[in-house]
Amino acid sequence: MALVEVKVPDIGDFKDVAVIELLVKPGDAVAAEQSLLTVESDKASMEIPSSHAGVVKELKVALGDKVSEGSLVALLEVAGAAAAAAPAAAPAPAAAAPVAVPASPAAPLAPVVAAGPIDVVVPDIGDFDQVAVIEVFVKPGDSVKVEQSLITVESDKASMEIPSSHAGVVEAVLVKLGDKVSKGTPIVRVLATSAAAPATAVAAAAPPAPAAAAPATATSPAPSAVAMPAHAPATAVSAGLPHASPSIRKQARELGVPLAEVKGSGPKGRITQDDLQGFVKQVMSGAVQTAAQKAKAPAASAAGGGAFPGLLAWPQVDFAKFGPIERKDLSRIKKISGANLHRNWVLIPHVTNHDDCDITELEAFRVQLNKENEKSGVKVTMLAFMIKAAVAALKKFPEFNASIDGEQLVLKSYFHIGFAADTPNGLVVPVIKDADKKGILQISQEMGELAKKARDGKLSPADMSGGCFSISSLGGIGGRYFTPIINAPEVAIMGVCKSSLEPKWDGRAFQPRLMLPLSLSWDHRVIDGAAAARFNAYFGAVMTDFRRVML
Ligand code: CAO
Repeated sequence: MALVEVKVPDIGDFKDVAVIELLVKPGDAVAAEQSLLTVESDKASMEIPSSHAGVVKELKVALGDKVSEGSLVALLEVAGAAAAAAPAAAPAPAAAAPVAVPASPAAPLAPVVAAGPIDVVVPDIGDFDQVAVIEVFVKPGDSVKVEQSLITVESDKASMEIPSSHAGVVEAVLVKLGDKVSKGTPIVRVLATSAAAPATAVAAAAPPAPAAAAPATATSPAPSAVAMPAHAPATAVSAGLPHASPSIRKQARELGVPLAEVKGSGPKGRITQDDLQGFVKQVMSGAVQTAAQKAKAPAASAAGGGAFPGLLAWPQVDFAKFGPIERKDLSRIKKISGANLHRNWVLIPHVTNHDDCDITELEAFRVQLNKENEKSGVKVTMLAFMIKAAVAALKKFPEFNASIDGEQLVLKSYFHIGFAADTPNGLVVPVIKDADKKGILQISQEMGELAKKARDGKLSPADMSGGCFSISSLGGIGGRYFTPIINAPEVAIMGVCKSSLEPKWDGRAFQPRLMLPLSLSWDHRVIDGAAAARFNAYFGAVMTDFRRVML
């Protein structure tokens, strides 16, 4: 093993550029030309590659350090032969890194006046060849100043903005996102008013041309020497690229991540690998929606509007005009459940059947049971009986224990019942697994435990998955009937409100009976109205007399 010093290679006129990202740490194995760190000026960023394959022994720079050509960045432990094979200092870096700097500094600026259209071309940007256009800052009709950034190009190791050589009005943008450009590629046609172009620019020598004539060409000032450290048009930078290294931007493009929506946690809001991954995870879990997703789900959010033809945009109201207001972020659970509820409401053709069932005897039994079990600490509420009644009804009407999967119906032979639980942070639906195999006391006990976990925010994804059918009980609160939203991919949900004593005619006299209001929402793609009415009637009959489950 030999110790090799890795130094910043020839990066042209880049001097004292800040280290903004460390891509490796001591102990990491690196390949030759693997990027070790990212440096950045105000106009370009580039990754500094390793000269050797080996193991990082020590990093000699920290975030924020300024480096130039020859600065020591790392010590590498390299196998003997490999160390000898390459020079220890300033080896030729990966092609892309040094080429971020134009091969020659820009020629001195010389003001010229040009009347005709001028094609601004990519200047000498060193060995950059066929680099992708990743950002276009201007459009036809825009006024541009000399050195204002027109586009950003990027290789896999570096990115840079290409400034305009001329002031004027953009007549045409000659490149689009994804186009590959090299030195001399025309990028923007400018109707120049006045210009400051390199003395060598063709435009300087071009005679005034009529509008229809072929435009003259002008080489943009070289990006590093002219526009980078000295005359950074700050507005173009902040309005354009999010702060991120080329490799992060490349990954974002490959994944389709809108980088402008990713919050950077690095220095000066720079987007790091962790920020990118965190954003992707949040979008996948539904906790965060991209602007494009929000635009496609108009009624879901205040920002919506437009995805359904003819649908009005969400009203934008300045509430503060009408009185004092306070703004609060939606809780994480509200954001997730809101997105799910909205999808379910929009995608499932819901119908809700309302009914009542007589639970006079069952309530008397429940009260009796709780008296007998007082010492056990397990309290039985009506919900535990409803879970058992739901199992009985699902067995009798299997299409309620189903899910749509493409053009197929998946019929389940297991009976996992979810119940909606109200928590300080929002609605969650824990699931009692295999409710068919459990008695009322066990169900009550598990419900109590799951409801506590829910209130404490400690439910795991496993606690909330696998449900076949859900029950949403507002019985402890009040109300009469409501329309519960089906918990997809389930196909029905039972909503229950508070029971009340009502006079019921028994053929001879009115009798006080305890009536429980039921609201069954069902998916009309799977279930039809008659089946729903039968399901409700059977569910109610079981609640009235549990002996029916034995029939
Ligand atoms: N009729 C009359 N009283 C009822 C009843 C009903 N249908 N259901 C429950 N009750 C009574 C209980 O017996 C209990 O009475 P006591 O305090 O006298 O013993 C009281 O109401 C409170 O019950 P509970 O709510 O603590 O227990 P539960 O088993 O009925 O419900 C749970 C548990 C977690 C589901 C419930 O607390 C909850 O969160 N409910 C809200 C669900 C919800 O938000 N649904 C709406 C979803 S759609 O937005």
